[in-house]
Amino acid sequence: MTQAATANKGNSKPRLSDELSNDTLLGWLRSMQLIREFETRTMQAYQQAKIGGFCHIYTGQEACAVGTIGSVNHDDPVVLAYRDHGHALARGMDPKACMAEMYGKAAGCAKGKGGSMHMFDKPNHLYGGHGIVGAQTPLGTGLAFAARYEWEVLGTGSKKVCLCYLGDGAIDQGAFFEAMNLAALYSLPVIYIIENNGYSMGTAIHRHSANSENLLARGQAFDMKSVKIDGLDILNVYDQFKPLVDECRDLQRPAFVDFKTYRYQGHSMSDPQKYRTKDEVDEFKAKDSIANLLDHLMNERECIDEDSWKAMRKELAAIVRESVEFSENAADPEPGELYTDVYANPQPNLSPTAEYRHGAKNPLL
Ligand SMILES: Cc1ncc(C[n+]2csc(CCOP(=O)(O)OP(=O)(O)O)c2C)c(N)n1
Ligand SMILES: [Mg+2]
Repeated sequence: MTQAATANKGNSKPRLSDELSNDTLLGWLRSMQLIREFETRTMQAYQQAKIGGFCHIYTGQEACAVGTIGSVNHDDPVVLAYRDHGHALARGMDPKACMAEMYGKAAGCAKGKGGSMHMFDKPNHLYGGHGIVGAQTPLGTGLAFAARYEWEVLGTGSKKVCLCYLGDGAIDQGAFFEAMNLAALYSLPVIYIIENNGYSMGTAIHRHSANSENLLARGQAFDMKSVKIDGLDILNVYDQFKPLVDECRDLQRPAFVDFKTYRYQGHSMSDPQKYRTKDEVDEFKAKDSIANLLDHLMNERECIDEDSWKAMRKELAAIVRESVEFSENAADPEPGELYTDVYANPQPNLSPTAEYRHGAKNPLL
């Protein structure tokens, strides 16, 4: 039997995801489980006060990062908000660089200067990790402008699509409307993905946003193709998202996605979660995206069994453990690093001593 035929066992209507190979889907399962394991260890390290600053956990939302990033090319740019560890790992960031960033170590992806909210990885075309709600949306428009300019005017690249993620709490930021307007006006290839987990910190979406049942109206107002996606089933994500990517790439047009998802943990590491019930969380856990995909691969495609799943989890746990050990033993940044990567243009007057201002120790001079 072919893989596609096996994939469709018990499902009479053919789906686009039937064409995905077993290897691809096992890779997605692996990637989602890596994120989950990584986040569990991140929480532990935070509770042990080894990680400081703000820290937002992605557990529950894995199918969004893995399914959407899995639907684009590696050189399509990605930009996002602060709940960013999952996307960084899905994009291929080394878990050691990701964990070391949270530990504030020099080996971190942003040299330990950004922390949890600022995962950057230029070789993997990941342009952050941004802490100001909505601030990444004009950047997404700009990345799409650059991509189209390179392809159409300079003739140096191929047609690209930028993925720009934002939370439901960012949808009413003024900058987002300006970003959407320019993207539509200039016909730029950017997909704004609203990771709609239903809450902006402790405020439910219907309490913070007008017409929240119909977010697609926001995209449609700018004449963008606007699609609602049930983000708990990664096969469904691919079925709906991949054609949208193909269309945006082909036509070099923007699009808007209301991506329904759910976070299992609190907003950040200090959140008493008084705004929701345990029953609500359990209801979503019962529809868990990793369990869903595992069930499909075990029972429909029959390409993984209990033993190999156990082995996969063990291997991933070891990779994450190694990233923690690496981060604990890694070196702190040199004090002089405080003055690098801050401004594009040197600001010598901000350096604390004459030696730094005028001497060889100032890396800016
Ligand atoms: C401009 C701005 N306003 C307020 C905040 C404080 N703040 C941090 S996270 C957050 C909630 C955003 O929620 P959402 O966009 O839904 O993302 P989620 O945490 O659900 O992933 C707020 C209001 C901020 N960082 N930036
Ligand atoms: Mg939210």
